[in-house]
Amino acid sequence: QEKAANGKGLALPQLVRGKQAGTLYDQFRTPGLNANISAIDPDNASAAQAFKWDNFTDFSNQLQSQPHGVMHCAVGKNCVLPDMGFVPIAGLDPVFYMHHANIDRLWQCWLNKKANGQPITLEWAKKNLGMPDSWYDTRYTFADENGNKVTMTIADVFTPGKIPVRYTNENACKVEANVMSSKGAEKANLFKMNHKPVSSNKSIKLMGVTQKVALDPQTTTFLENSSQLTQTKLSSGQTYLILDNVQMIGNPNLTYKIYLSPKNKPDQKIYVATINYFGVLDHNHGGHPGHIGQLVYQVSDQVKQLGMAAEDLEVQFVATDLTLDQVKEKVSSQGLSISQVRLETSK
Ligand SMILES: [Cu+2]
Repeated sequence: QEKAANGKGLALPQLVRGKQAGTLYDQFRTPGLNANISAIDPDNASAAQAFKWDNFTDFSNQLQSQPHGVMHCAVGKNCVLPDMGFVPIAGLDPVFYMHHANIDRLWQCWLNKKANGQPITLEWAKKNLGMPDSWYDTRYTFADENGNKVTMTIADVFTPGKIPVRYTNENACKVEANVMSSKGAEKANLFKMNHKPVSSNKSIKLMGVTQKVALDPQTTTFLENSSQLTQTKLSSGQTYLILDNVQMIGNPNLTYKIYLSPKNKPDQKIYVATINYFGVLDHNHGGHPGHIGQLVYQVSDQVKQLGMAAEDLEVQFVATDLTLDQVKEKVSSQGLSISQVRLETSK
């Protein structure tokens, strides 16, 4: 991670940009990144949300979305088209391999954290990751550096010595690119979140402009409902932000950063995650193009930090092009729809 021209954001590594980069240069990147006059918003590189999840499948889904998908879109023009933004050809940009090595490092970091000193073996994985035994026989075929065909199973990954790669700091990964501190942070011990679910009263359309969504107390409990809708395991006592039925409308040029904030002090917003479109429009990857589905985030820390009851909070969706540049907000015919935004504390 190198500081970009403005000293704040994330720059592409020097090795892959600029005139000396040669074949490592890729012209199809978010404008401004190659010249280092624009920089990626560092929040997009945060793995903090992913690391809040202790269950393998949930962690994997979160990591897949952020930082994996978000950073693909940050380099590849909000996943509108080539190279990094488009699944089938993302590997044409050499930065892809640096990005994926980092995702692999984060995965190792999470495994080490979960194993907590126990040796990571196939036996350990079968006991602790909650996947069926047959999953470990899944085969992947790829080419090595000499163009030879290599086949590996998931079991191989958990066989000590099979992959002779180690990462620096893989036992103490820094998962947060930067911490957005709130002025209300010192009020952390005023936590008084109630268990009443709060939600938006109608569906939301995000069409190119920042939007604040009020959360109001609801009489019915949505909790059983959400557990049915998602395979996500909600842990007792944790607070979740749930976005139901997220769909792309057209092919939006902007996406949205999600924040929680007090209704009466919207500037004291705390970052949750960034929505991204990586693979969502890809017809070859199954499902309905444009369908993102349900997004679930663990937000206990954010709610504690804000120190307020749930009904005093709102959710902000801030329009972004994933760089630190100020985007021109303008109502568009393309964007996102969300059928409901809600906050729940699991009993
Ligand atoms: Cu990828």
